[in-house]
Amino acid sequence: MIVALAGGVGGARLSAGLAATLPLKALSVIVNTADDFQHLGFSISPDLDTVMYTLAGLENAEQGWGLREETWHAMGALEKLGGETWFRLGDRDLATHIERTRRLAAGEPLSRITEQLARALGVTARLLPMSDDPVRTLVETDEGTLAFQDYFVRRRCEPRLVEVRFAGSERARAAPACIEALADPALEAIVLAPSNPYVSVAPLFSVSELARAIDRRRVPLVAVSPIVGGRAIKGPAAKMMGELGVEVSALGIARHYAGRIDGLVIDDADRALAPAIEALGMAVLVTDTIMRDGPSRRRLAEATLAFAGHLRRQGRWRVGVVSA
Ligand code: FO1
Repeated sequence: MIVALAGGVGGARLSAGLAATLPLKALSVIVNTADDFQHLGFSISPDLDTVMYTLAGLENAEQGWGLREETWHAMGALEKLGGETWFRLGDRDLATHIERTRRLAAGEPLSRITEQLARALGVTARLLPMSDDPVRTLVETDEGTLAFQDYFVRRRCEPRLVEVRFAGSERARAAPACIEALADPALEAIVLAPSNPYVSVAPLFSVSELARAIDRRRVPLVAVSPIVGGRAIKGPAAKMMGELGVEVSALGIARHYAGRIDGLVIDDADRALAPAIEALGMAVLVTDTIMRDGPSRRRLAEATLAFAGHLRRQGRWRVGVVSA
């Protein structure tokens, strides 16, 4: 059994590689829900949907979100009416939001709705929202506080980042299935996908019950660096690191996760950083981390699992973790 921790595109791609590598039902993916928001009356869960569509093989790879072969008639009609179209919901994608919204309003937990939507789309991995309770990312910027999608999509991450907060995280419980997956005696490793550390991964650790369950593991936690050659593979992680005064490199990522992870997978391009990263108290695997297509996703997943297996056999886990 493997648990993956994932945010948006990077998390979705590595999860798809893991799903293609592992036996059926051996993978649980715990997904960030702090990007979720209400829009046009719908309950939108962008990261859950990106991971779900990717695991189902239905993702729009160029766009990085939504469905492939999408049409936009509803948005076109809404624009004509003078409605809000800065956050674009495709015609087929709308079905997901309609169904999720209806069931949440009827009182069903997000985790059960997600499980059933994913199954209906043919996903075999367990897709788990981090929490059934609302946690919402708020971005402190030089232009004031912005709700996450206002910052990310409407303002294209242009305002300068000062701090990221997760409203509701102090009260949120982890979704019970996340705790079950992390406590499974058959668990062999936890894989932290190459997702944005500040807005995709930090929300997961902001839910204290989830952070505790991860920190109490008896298996290695290995992360894949989202920074390659000083640049983010996708999205604004590099810009955010720069604005927070953090070195934009795989070493900056290692410093960010030091004391929390047991191993870091870095790209061949960053081989020279390996000794400095090891000096932080974690193992390093240097390999090709670019996920261009199905075979490269699968190859990275296999290499990451082999690395975690190696650490497990050496008893190298919870290096530096002080909380118990
Ligand atoms: N991202 C955009 O940049 N523009 C959009 O119009 C947009 C719409 C959208 C609709 C549904 C969905 O599930 C995701 C969508 N995203 C859009 C992506 C998304 O908001 C962000 O990439 C994530 O929240 C960050 O992981």
